[in-house]
Amino acid sequence: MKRFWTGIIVLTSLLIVSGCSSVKKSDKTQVSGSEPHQTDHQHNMSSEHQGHSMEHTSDGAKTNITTQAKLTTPKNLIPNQPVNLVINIQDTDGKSINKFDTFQEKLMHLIIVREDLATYDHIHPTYKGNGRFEVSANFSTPGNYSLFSDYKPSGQNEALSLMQIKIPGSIPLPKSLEKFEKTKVISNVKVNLDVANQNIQAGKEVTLNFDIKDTANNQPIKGLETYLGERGHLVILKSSSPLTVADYIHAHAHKNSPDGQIKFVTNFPQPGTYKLWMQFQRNGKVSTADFWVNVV
Ligand SMILES: [Cu+2]
Repeated sequence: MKRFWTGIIVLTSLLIVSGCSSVKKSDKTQVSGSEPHQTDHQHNMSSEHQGHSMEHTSDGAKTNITTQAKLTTPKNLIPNQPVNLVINIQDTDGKSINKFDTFQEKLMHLIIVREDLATYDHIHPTYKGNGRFEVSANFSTPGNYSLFSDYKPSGQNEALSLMQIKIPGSIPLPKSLEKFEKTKVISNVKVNLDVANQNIQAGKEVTLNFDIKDTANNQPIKGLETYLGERGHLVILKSSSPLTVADYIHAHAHKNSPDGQIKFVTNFPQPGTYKLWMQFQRNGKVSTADFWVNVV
């Protein structure tokens, strides 16, 4: 072992009833949480509306159990170098959860963003058994990072746990990050975000249509491939400090859309500034288009 596993960050359960993700900080121990998390848009709405209560346990035979994610990192965290992360999923008594269901083709989806939402990473930790997941991550700069792990204890609803990591060093000067552009050009394609209503209103269902054209001929692209079992993958975070699980929205793509279009129906629970990362696959390559939107 080259490194010693230290710096244990224990995340205990969020007070789900209150809907607040209280983050206590003392030395290396952070308390944050997991909560039942529905990712189909309807449930997403209801969970947001209900303030993350546990009321929506009546989803068929599924139940919600409260879980916690315990993150272990190497002692020395260096920017722009692979960092081995160990995530242990436990119940509130600290007992390992050892069975998980696959959803969207994986046992765990891990979304890592810097606190200012300037960076985004979507990776899939490997399950090692006995509640233990491992993955190598890269934190490009010093700063505070939030890690949203999305997993499904066997037979349960999806759960979302938030972990935090501080990469030491001088934090880059804050720039004005929000750019409300509706078009992004990424490697030969132009992604345009169409929002049905000019103003997105908090608490109302909204359709987000991503229109993808070839920059060479301005025609809708063909050959969009399934990515993680869907036409596209959309993660939305509300700009907040600190970020909490309530700031995270995972929307699902419509199954049938014309060539070159990926549509999502979602709901932004609160007014504010949000960042969207839409990922799609073509020719075996995953691209990420990001956008900022204002919700009133
Ligand atoms: Cu994933």
